[in-house]
Formats: sequence, structure tokens, C-alpha cells
Amino acid sequence: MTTTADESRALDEIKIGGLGSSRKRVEDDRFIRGKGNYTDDIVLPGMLHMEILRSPLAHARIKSIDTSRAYAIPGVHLVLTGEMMATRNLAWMPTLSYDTQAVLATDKVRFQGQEVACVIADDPYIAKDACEAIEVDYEPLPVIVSPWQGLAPDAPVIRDDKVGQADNVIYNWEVGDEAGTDRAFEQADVISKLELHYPRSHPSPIECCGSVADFNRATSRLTVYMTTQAPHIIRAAVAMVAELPEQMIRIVSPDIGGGFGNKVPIYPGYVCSILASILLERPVKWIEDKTGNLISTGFARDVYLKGEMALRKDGKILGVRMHTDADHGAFFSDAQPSKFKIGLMHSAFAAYDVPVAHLTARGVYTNKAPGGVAYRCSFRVTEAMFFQERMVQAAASDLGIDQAEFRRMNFVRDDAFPHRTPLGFLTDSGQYAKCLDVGLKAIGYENFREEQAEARKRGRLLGLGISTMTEPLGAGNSREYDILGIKMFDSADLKVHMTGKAILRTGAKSQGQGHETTWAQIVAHELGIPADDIIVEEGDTDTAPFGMGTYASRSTPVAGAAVAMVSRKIRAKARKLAAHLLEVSEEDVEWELGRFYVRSSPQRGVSIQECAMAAYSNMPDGMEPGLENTAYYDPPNLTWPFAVYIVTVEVDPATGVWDVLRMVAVDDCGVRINPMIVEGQIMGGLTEAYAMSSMQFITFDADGNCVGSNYMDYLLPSAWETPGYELHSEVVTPCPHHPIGAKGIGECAAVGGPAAFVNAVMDAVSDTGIRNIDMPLLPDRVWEAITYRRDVSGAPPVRQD
Ligand code: MCN
Ligand code: CUM
Repeated sequence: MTTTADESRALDEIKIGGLGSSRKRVEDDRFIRGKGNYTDDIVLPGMLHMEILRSPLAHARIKSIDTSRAYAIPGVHLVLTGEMMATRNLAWMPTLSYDTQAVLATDKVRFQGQEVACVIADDPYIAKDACEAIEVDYEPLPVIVSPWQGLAPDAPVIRDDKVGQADNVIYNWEVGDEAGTDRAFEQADVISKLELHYPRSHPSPIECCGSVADFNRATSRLTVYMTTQAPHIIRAAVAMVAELPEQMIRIVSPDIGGGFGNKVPIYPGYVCSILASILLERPVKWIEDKTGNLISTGFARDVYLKGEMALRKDGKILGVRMHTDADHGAFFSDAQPSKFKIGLMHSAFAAYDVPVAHLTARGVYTNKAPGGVAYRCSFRVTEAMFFQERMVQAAASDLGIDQAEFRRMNFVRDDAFPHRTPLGFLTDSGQYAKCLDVGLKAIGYENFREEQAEARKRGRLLGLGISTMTEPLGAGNSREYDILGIKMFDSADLKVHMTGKAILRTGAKSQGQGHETTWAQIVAHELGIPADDIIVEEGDTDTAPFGMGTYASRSTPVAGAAVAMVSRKIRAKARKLAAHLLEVSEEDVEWELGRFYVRSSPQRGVSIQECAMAAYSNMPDGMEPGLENTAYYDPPNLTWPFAVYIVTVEVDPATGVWDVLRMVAVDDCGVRINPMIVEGQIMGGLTEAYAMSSMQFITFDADGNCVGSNYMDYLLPSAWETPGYELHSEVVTPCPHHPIGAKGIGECAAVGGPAAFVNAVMDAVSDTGIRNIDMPLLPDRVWEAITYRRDVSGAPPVRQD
């Protein structure tokens, strides 16, 4: 068998674990053996333990807090209250969305589970007991659990702490062309409408949040080990809020047991453990429990969406109007680019050739934990894609046009890039129709429709749901994206040692995505150094170059690009060393994977390892020794992966129970660094999508009690419930501006997946004329919809008496 030059190059690259190699994850060696080093594994001499007292009420005035009984318990060192925090100007902290959030409540509590006091004691059990001994006198206030209640004229003002805040509105924001959209609607043959609620959901990583703060009076240094997805941002925030010199602060993000967006915000527990350590001059550990995590941290979604599509009867989309009311809870603490109040929700309809659109968004305070963080989603793109694909299905059925055909005819065509989306983004590449075709073929679309019709005659309800997604991944560029004024870009630092081995550090931080494996693959691709010879380290602000952290699947698009760029800087220097070693001029030197050679006599060459040794032992006159460099990368655009997800289901009309028959996923994330890791990302995302659409139910009763504060109520699918997935990787549209052509993938399946499941169930019950059942599609909701032929809303308050 003969191989082409390209094939043999690819094989050489696989051998060293380069691009396209399904190299086993190097981090799994320690994870599988239970040798990971998580925040709770950190034990320092003299360490104390902190527990948080949380509010049982959703809205109440604090009349008094009596800590004397807590202090009387042996082993208690300190009880922090809001009043004490206030003396240090730390009762409130800024959020990432230009709002403020209570660290410990002073005047009022504003959601159930809010942090009221902290106890620092010899062990966590004493601290917990002491929390229970704190006496808080609350005066209950009326509770608001939906934007509608919050907007009522007589609604109590939740944020009366804010000067000038006379109601519960946080913002009104709009984007797009209102007048142009109005004109499109005037010309429409058909106007299709849909309203729905995307429920609150929670990232619920297996590891909860936590920190170990260690202030050393002798050196004045503060070291904080903590579960954060963005350590450098935390360092800057601590410097500014706690007014400590930044060089004295070291943030270390050790192994993290899942983030999914939950570990982006700054939580009161972090701040309190830091202050406690400074006051006590001892290390203080805080580890959140599951209920604390589920009721107080990092909620996502909770948006009410209302939309209309202007359609021509032949199926052309003429324009789209969308309005969203977002329930942000008591503090607006979303992490998102500063200038976009509702994140990147305006990425809706980016993959469709929609001439004009208008989006309005209103944010409202309610008596719930801060919401709106992006759970496995680039800043609210999940809501955008869900709504888009639910609307597309409704529009196709209003027009009587086939679901797949309607999508195909409205997609942005492959030759239409760069494409300006109706709400202002610039997309640059994709093969949307091809992805759809691959998916339809894989699921056997035509056959299924026949099978479905046949089954229906016998009273069986089969359904097929399609969802597509494209997601703006990789914030920045710095021109358009910043968080609190800090521009969004990222970094990589590569040190090649004299023996040709290397250490790479980036400003990103893996929470399970496998950066230690994939970054080394990029270096291997660029330098020909075997991936096994490269160690990757992230998360320590003392050693890692500055970066904005990992979220919005920005690591590969931004930090990953920086890894390629720093490798190229190293290669440029190595080329000079090679020319010196080969005694030819630099222009006569050619490069192939891992080796420089003389153009005129290719057998004369030196390896990258020989160049590395020369950088320390035999450099040309005047050359700075060493082989190290840093690259900061500011991407020219976001990356735009695309996916098609197709699900078939069977719904039992007698019980409303539905089962997934098959699920096909076609993901185009450009060049795949590690195909196995990419598949793992997709499977994980699809499972979260399945969970959100089928079983995860976190709501609030009329008194603001969080229903879903444990894993008995808030369900995580196990291997038993999780459907099988059929993944397709044959469509590859390299990103035109990324150095290795990669696009982000980490969130795509969680973003695009939910609509596929919901559309499938809606398709199965389409005979009933129902337009919508809100997620989660619990059996009782589906049963109610079928039996009473009515839409089912899941908007709170939902009583579970
Ligand atoms: N990758 C690849 N080829 C590509 C794109 C990505 O091989 N073309 C690899 C990457 O190198 C990386 C992984 O796939 O190892 C995910 O890459 P990327 O899409 O860049 O996403 P990030 O690394 O920035 O991860 C963040 C993303 C987000 S925002 C959430 S939320 C989420 C997700 O990743 N959280 C996760 N996946 C997760 N997976 C795990 N195990 N744990 C989490 O907390
Ligand atoms: Cu959007 S959840 Mo992820 O960005 O950490």
C-alpha cells in the first residue's frame, strides 16, 4: 500500500500526538486513580474551617443578629456578619455586570439561601453547629418570584439599597432595526408567533465551590486556592475590592471537578474566607455543601421569550421580532461582555438568512438567587438557539412546509460568507445544508416519516425533532469584548528546555475539558516535539501568563490560538539556531515536522531538539540565549461552529412518558485537535441537554422557597437514563482566522440539544394542535397537554404541595 505525502505527514503527526490524534487524556491518569488535587484536598498547617449561615426566607428585613451563643461554643474563632464586613467596606461587592451584590446581608435578605453570617472554627462540624446557634430576627416581606410580579405597580422594591432604584427593572436593552422589522411584518403573508419560558437550570458540577485562603502576616502575601474558572480576574478583583497590592496576591485554581459556568462568578464564600484569613492570620477553608451550591450559586436561564416571524408563503423568512424578560434574581451578577445586557442572545438566527430583526430585552430583579450565568453556553446563546429552533419549527408547521426543507431553504448559503447576521454579528464560515443532509441521511428521515404515519394509525405517537445551532465562541476580539473594561484576549507561555522537553502555560483554566492533553498536541503540531514531552500547567497566577479564563468555549479559539502563535515564535528562533548549526543562511532552511533541513540538500538537517540544545550551548553571536516566549492573542473574530441535532422519540399518550429512540449529532467545529475529546464534549453536552429538556426542575414556590435544592428533586441523568448518541464528524469547515482552523466545541451540544428533544416531543403530539410545552417535559406536563389539548407553561410559582 502506498501513502501520499499528506497521508504520511498526518501519520507522522499522529505518532507524536499532534493535531487529529485521539491521544488519551493525560490528566485522567491522576483523576482515575483518585489522585487529583482539588480545593478540598488542600490542607495547610493551622487551617481553620468556615461555614455559612444562609437565610431561610426569600425576602425579609433583618432586625437583629445575635452571635453570642455561637461565640460561646468551644472551637469557634470568629463569626463574621454583614455589620463587621461593612466596617471594612466589604458588606457589598461589585458584580461582573456593573451591579452590586451583598457579601453578607446587612439590611435585608433578598433570596432564600442568601449568605447572612459565617463561622470560622476548628473544624467544619463545630462551624456548622455554631451557625445554628446564631439568632437572626427576621421581619418577612412580600416575595417576588417572577418578572410579572416584579413589574406590578405595587411591587415592593427589592433593591432599595440602590440609590435611585425606584422599581425592579434592571435594564431595558434593544438591538436590531425596529422600523425595518415593522416593514417586513407589513409584507408578510403569514405571521407565526410563539411564547415560552426557558426555566432556571443549574450547572451542578460534582465538585461544589470552595476556597482555602492563606494570609501570611510575615510575608504579607495572600494565597487563595479556589474553584475558579478565571484566576487572573479573581486576582484583579481581590486587589481592587480588598485593596491589597496585586503582586501580593496569588490565586491558584487547582484541579476542578466540573465548572460548566458555575465557577465563573465571585461568591461571598470566597470573600469571607479571605477576610477571615486576614483577620485571624491563619488559613481558612470554605467548602460549600450541595444544597448551598444548588440554591445560591450560578443559576442560568429563567427567561420568558416572545417572538414573531414574518413569513412569505413560499417559506422565506422576511423578518423576526423577539422580546425577552429575564429573571435575574436579587443581584444582577451575570458574567458577560460589558456592553451586552442580555449576553449574546442576539446571536439568534445567525445561521439563517434573515434580512431584518429586532430584539428587545428587559431584566428584572426577583427574590431568587442571582441568575443568568451562562450554564454551558456562550453568554445566553442557549436561550437564543432554543427559541430560534422552537420558532422555526412553529413557523414551518404554520406554513405547512417540511421542517427540514424550511431550514434548508432559509440557511445562509456556503458561498455567502462573510455574512452579517440580522442582529449585528459577522459569521465567517460554515456548511449548514451539508450538516443537515448528513443528519437526515443518518436518521433515515424519509423512512421515519412513513414509519411515523404508520404508527399513528395504530395509536402510537412517534416524533422527530431537528435543532441546529451556531454559537459565537471565543470572546474577544478586544475591540468589541470586555468585562468591566478588561479587554478579552488570551495568552500562552512556552519554555523549551535544553533537552527538547517543554512546559506550556496558558491564561485559560480547564475544569475537565482536557487542556493538558490538547494544548500539548498543538505544540506538537507546530514544533514536532512529541506531546508526551510537553507538560501543561494552568491556573496559578504566579506562573501562568495573564488570561481571562475559561468559559464561553473560548479556550481553543483564544488561548489555543495563542499556543499555536507562541510555538511559531519558538520555531522562528529555532530556525535561526538551525541555520547557525547547518552553517547556511536562514533563507536556505526549510521546515518539516520536527526538523529543519537545507533546501538544496534535504538529507542535511537538525531536529528541533538539537536546536533546543543549541539555544543553551551553541547560539550564534549576539543571540539572546534560551528558547522561551509568550504570546498574547487577540482574535480577529469569534469562531462559529455549527451543529445539527436530530432526535426521534416515542410518547406514551396514556402516561406522557417519552423515550428517546435515536439521537444523531452532526458537529462542525472546524479542525479537531483531539477527536476523542471533542466527542466527549459533545456527549456530555447532549446529556445535559437531555437532562434540561426532560427532568431537571428547579422552581420556586410563591414564598420563594427553592424547590430543587437537592439531587432528589433536581435530577442528574445516570447512564441508565442517558440515551445513546450517534456522532458524525465528516463535515469540517476550518475557521478561516484561527491559526490551526479550530472552532470552539465545549458548549455546542448543550446549546443546541434541548430544542431537538422538545421539537421531537412536539412533533409526536402535533395532531393535538398544541404549540408549546415548557421544559422540563415531565410526563405530567406531556400528559396534560395531550389529554386537555392545551399548552403547558412551567413558569413559577409552581406549587409542589
Ligand atoms: N477541542 C478540540 N478541537 C476543537 C475544539 C476543542 O480538540 N476544534 C478540545 C479543546 O482543546 C478542549 C475541549 O475540546 O480540550 C473543549 O474546548 P473548547 O471548546 O475550547 O472549550 P473550553 O476548553 O474553553 O471549555 C469551556 C467549555 C465551557 S464554557 C463549559 S461551560 C464546559 C465545557 O467546556 N464545561 C465543562 N465542557 C466541559 N467539560 C468538562 N469535562 N467539564 C466542564 O466543566
Ligand atoms: Cu457558559 S458556561 Mo461555560 O462558559 O463556563
